[in-house]
Amino acid sequence: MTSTKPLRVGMVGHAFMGAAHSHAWRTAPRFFDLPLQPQLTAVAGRNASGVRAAADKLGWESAETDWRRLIERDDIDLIDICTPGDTHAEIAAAALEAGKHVLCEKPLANSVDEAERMTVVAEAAAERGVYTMCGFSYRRTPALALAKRMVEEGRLGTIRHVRAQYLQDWLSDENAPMTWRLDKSKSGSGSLGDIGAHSIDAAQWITGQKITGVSALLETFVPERPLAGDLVGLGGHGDLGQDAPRGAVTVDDAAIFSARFDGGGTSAGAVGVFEATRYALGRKNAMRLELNGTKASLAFDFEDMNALSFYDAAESPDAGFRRILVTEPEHPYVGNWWPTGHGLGYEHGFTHQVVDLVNALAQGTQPEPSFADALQVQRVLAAVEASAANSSQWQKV
Ligand code: SOE
Repeated sequence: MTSTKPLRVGMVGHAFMGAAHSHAWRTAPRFFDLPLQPQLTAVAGRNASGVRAAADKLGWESAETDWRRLIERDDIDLIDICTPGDTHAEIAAAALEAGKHVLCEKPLANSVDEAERMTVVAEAAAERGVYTMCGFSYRRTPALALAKRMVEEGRLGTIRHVRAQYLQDWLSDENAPMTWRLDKSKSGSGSLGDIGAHSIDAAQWITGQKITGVSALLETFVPERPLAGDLVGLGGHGDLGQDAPRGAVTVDDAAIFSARFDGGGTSAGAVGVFEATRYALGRKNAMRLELNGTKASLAFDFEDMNALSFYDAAESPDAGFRRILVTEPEHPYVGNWWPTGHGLGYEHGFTHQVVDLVNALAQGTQPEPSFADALQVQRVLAAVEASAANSSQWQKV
């Protein structure tokens, strides 16, 4: 049902996530009948010329150089936080206090303490009809949404194993320059929170089970990196060579951990292995998940994001894994796009995130993932760091 009621958005930050979110706000109403019509009202950034250029390029009606102006403006209904994690708590609290809905990028915060406080404020705001969502966008990849549907339908039986890897390689060059993602005071953690958080959220959401404990190790392969001027995004401005001044990397380059799951209301909790790294040379954005159940297995790799591999033990043993091309109209989200086989991309997850958020706001229901869902992820991140700091000792979540 299409309506003309606007949803006026104010976005904080305009780098990689800002561009992805802008695309989603612009595109969602063009491919989905939405009960509220997103308007790209204002974007905030610290640099006046930079945010003005971003507003023009990304389609925002106005530009502000202080996010607090977005909070003050009465022509904004929702604040979209696309900044590093050290700013999430302050911006979200101010927005909710001002009665504005909040979409906050992942991970929710840089600590459990911050995430707990954000969740308390969010749950109080929900009582007033002001809602929040955390941007774990991979839930909206059609193949992963189909995986969840198959698990819920019992197609896999009891889940025994969860195998999650998130492999990138943009830091493999030891002279790749410093970026905010390598500064703990900005990012909270490295591979663990930046990409490992996606694996944790997806694994818990698809299995319907929560992680209850972990044993972990973290590694920083390159302890110092060349400093560059106005670093933005992934890896800054390319290789600055040996002689540039170097700064300390204060986060993990790779995170590896084992996990126990709670069984989701049953006594049969799955066991899991997780890996997140920025040094898997040749792997560009391989967000991978494999589930082994008692009846079937499924496997996903974001680098082949329109497909799901499925092995059904009920089929003849030599049937092997078959490839489900997740482009049929009955598959999640796909019917609103192209004919079968034409496929979707990374940006579609963000558009579907907007669709689900707008529908929940119009219905007055809690969008998912909630801040409480994101707090659970934050607790797992903290448990991984605590285990790694204590000789990989088992750490309850
Ligand atoms: C960088 O690792 C990154 O951009 C993450 O920050 C995003 O959340 C992920 O979607 C893609 O990779």
